[in-house]
Amino acid sequence: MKRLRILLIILVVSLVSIVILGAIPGTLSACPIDIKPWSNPNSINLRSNGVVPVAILGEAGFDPCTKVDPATVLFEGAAPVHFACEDVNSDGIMDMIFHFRVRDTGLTSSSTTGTLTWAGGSASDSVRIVGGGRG
Ligand SMILES: [Ca+2]
Ligand SMILES: [Ca+2]
Repeated sequence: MKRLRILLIILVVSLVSIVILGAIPGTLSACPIDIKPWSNPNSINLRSNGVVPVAILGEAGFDPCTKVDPATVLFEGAAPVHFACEDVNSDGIMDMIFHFRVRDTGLTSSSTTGTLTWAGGSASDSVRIVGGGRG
């Protein structure tokens, strides 16, 4: 009978910890993104027909490849044309990289940040608009 009670306590404590851990705000939204992972500043030419890469950087305990549903990802209103799992910053932790058509985004010549959103989170990085733009 005593053993059963101990088991019950352990069960309750584990359940409570799971609930508390799951409720910590920002476990998803706190993760950083990197617009144009291989360059800084993040120059974007609004007149180009090109694509802009945006990476969600993985962290210990956060694997974007399993936590982020690519079907829910938007960058300034644009849906990705391509995505891949790749360690873009060579820190040994898998990251997720998306490509967006610059023309699909709502970025304007006065934009200073770009925001990536997905089901469960969002994050921003700076952008530098070059080559004029759409106002
Ligand atoms: Ca960058
Ligand atoms: Ca990485």
